Amino acid sequence: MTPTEHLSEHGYAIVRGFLKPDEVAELLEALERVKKAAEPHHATWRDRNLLFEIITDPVLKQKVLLQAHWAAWIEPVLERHRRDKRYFDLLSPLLGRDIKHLTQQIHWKPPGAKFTYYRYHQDVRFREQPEVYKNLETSWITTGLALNRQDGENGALQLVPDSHKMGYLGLSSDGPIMTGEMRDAELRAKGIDPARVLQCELEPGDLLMWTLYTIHGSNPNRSADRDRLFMLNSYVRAADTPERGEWAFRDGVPVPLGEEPEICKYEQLRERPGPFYIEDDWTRDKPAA
Ligand SMILES: O=C(O)CCC(=O)C(=O)O
Ligand SMILES: [Fe+2]
Repeated sequence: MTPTEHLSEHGYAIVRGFLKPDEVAELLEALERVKKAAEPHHATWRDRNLLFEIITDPVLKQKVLLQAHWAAWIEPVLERHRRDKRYFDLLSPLLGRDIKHLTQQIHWKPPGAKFTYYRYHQDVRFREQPEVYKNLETSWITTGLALNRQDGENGALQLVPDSHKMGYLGLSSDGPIMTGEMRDAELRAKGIDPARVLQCELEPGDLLMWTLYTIHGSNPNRSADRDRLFMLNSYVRAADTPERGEWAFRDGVPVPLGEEPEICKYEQLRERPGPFYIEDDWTRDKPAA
């Protein structure tokens, strides 16, 4: 079974050794530069699609960088990576030859920090506009690239195989997905046995793929000193999302980022491009226990 067949059949696929060790090393260096670029900021900061999500962690009592969105705008290694031909080869059997890029995110899980988990959810929860996103069951694929080893201890991604055929279930819809906790009870309430959860253990360079309907989440990083370095890129069939996203491949040919950003996930890009700080973040919605 090819990875794309596995994705269609089971709602996820794992491609072992998607990147070679020297390519992983190059990306790790790029991640360090992104971290440095975020360093001067005291809180979450946006400049157009580029976003550094920075919170003051209630346990570590210091600021932590949890995510960077669209760091490809400041980091040429990431810009090249986002349109690597190997993504096209993986995605085109499902998405065709014209593919757009909707999310580009680095997720860190600083060891010891409180907010390093993601409650079980389906990403379709965040795609609420039928007028700009069509055929969401088949037009959207998220990829997650492991840049270090990920396992139970440092909060590897967990998912429910075959859950993509269950429709939208509304898991964790009572609040942000990074507060609260990953509750097995939540799965049981939807008729899902928590024993079905697959812990996606990944080695550096392995790539995971999932759909907008695949139930997934991840536990906090409970390791003493290992981060969990995960890079997410989501791609869509261009014909189904003509008004959103950056081109990744046009008739199979990789397309670099242009002069001006396109609206991707950040809908207010034109009205409020920034730069600005977001001081009042989701951690205040439900204060840390
Ligand atoms: O980084 C993770 O473990 C999961 C992230 C996720 O599911 C999301 O951002 O939608
Ligand atoms: Fe997700």
